[in-house]
Amino acid sequence: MKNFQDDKQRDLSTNKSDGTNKFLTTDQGVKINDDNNSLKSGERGPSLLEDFILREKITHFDHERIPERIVHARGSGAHGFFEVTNPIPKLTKAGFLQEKGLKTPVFVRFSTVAGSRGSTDLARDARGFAVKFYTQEGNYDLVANNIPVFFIQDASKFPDLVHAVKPEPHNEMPQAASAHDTFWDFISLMPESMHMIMWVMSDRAIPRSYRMMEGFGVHTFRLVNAEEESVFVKFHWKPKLGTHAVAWDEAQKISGKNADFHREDLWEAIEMGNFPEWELGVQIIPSADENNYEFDLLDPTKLVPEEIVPVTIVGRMVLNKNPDNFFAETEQIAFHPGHVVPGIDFTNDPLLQGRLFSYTDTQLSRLGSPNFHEIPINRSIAPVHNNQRDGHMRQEINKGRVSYHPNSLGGGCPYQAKIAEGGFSSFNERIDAHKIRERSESFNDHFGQAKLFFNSQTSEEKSHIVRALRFELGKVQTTAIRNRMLGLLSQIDQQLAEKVAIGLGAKVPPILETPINHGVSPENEGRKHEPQTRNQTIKTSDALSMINNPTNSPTIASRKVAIICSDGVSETAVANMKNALKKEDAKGCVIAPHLGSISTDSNSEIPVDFSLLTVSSVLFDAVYIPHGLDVKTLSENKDVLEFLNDAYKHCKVIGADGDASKIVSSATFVSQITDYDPGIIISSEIATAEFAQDFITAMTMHRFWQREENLYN
Ligand code: HDE
Repeated sequence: MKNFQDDKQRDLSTNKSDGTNKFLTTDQGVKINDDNNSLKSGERGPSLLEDFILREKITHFDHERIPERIVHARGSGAHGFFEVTNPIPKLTKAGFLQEKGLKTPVFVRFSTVAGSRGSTDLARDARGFAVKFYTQEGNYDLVANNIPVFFIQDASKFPDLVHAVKPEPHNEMPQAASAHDTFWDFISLMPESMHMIMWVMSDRAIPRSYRMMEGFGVHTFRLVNAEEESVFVKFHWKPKLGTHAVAWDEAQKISGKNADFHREDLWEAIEMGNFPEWELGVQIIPSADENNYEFDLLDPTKLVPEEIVPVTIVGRMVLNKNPDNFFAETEQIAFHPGHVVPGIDFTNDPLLQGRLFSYTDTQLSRLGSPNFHEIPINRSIAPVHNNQRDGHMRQEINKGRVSYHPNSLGGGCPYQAKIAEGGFSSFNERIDAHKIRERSESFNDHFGQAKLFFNSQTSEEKSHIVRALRFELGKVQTTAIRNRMLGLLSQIDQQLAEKVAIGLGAKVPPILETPINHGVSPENEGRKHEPQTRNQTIKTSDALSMINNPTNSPTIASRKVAIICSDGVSETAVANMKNALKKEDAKGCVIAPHLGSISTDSNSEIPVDFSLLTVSSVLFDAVYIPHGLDVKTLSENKDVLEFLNDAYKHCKVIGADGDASKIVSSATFVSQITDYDPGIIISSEIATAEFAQDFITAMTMHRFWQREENLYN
């Protein structure tokens, strides 16, 4: 079978350059003899305008920034491939989904939404999950998020939403945060956002890693087969490593310790050969079932529960190569939900329809010209021939007299493709309607799925949502906004609202006092747009919880463990743990009071990976303290104690063997432990295989959130 996996790398290689063993030159290729001094009139004299080398260098520098994305500005990308595991030719004619084993190159960009390009990775936010498939039939972009629903139902509200969440316009604060008045003012007047609000207040909004996130196409799309028959689909990415989060306190500390935490994690995993992997799945909904649900398939604030329509896996995606140049690839890539190939089509979801306009429009100003499709990372590997011409920075040299169609002078070329030859034709959907500026009544259920989401969470996850809302609304200064939010929350769950109210020192107002905007003009207000709470066929769904999520598998691959060491450490204890972790594809990092190396109990030297000064517990998944350390000194070391206390607070595995357990006992959290804690692995014996295994098994649980009952009551 033909394998296209490397086609895009081959294509990119024609634009790559490497200065190794080469002369330094100007942009015109002239070799430079002195790059350190400008041309002057005399040694101490003024610079000369004639200095074309200086002028060129400074001019290029002056213009090297481009506008950042208006949303999703902060992102990280990687190359990889998509492989079909379960072809679906009966459902779609898309060539890249036809044959088992067929591989298509991809580039993926993950992002936060609200923050600027230089903001922290760990903001509470949705994450973008945009995939460009370089297929043989042209580029297909699946521009997804890590949350399956959205805040608003109609594209016309998108600028309002983004204005509300971005830093406030008078003082440009706060950066990469939704915890401020304008965001919650808008949300408190938009009951349709309640389902999405439940998701962004949950731990989905603070992922442990880009590699541990699900991805969702959000809108209902169409697949179209060779007979021009169509089904509706929802796209899903399911991560091989499971779906995991950090704690909110941890997220805030990571933002200070390493704002590039997710970027570095993705980069390092790929460099280490731990290639991130996802399965691509589709929920398939026959056209005939379009109106058979208690929600409208066109409403992007609704998901289709997996218990009602299961996810069929069609392939897998592996990310196996970091970009060579961040700007050229990750920054210049331009995604568009309207980049589809024959066999994939849109629905009338009013949010999707607006997106189809926005992406090219924004890229025109971000990338500066209609020729951005020629930038190497955006270039299709399928041949491009048309009559689009000229414009800033045109690269293609189109030959011939003809740049119009139809023509006779060019022999009619380039010619149109028949559908059977792969020509794209839009799905032949029948529309018979009045032109009307209104919201469909079928979009009115604003609370039903918010309830379903909340009820599907474990008790620990529910308390995370409560605490997130207390935090976010606690930062809101306007009392009326906080109260409106409590009113809306009470329509999702009275207890949820009451618990949040305790943190705000407020009372939940009666429902009737909650003013609501239903996205309709005032004269229609109250006519047929009362928000409803429709009963859902299913009451809970494990797929909506992270803890109960069926994607989770017991692996610690690529996780990082802090091994706190000092002189005298047991060489066998460190080696035992490091080897056991390595077997699971995880990594033990030696952390000591200083860099360089430490001496062991058998007088050998162990290299130190990080000094206690430069790292902290929030950058690791678990902590191990091996036998043999200077117990007295380390028990009093503030950095070590903070390390352990944070690891405990963030519900991580803590292990110690031999004498080192005394260091663990000196951390303050020990006094709070009332019951047996399965995340604390202590062994009086040194360097046993059982101890390492218990430690690893505990790590597969990811976190021991039940500890928080003692911490936060
Ligand atoms: Fe986007 N979105 N979006 N969006 N979006 C952009 O395009 C927009 C929406 C998503 O890594 C912009 O090139 C509108 C939903 C991702 O380069 C812009 C609406 C979903 C990315 C834009 C939405 C997304 C963007 C900004 C509502 C999940 C980053 C820069 C009608 C399915 C892509 C750019 C990357 C980026 C518009 C809503 C996903 C302004 C108008 C829903 C992953 O065009």
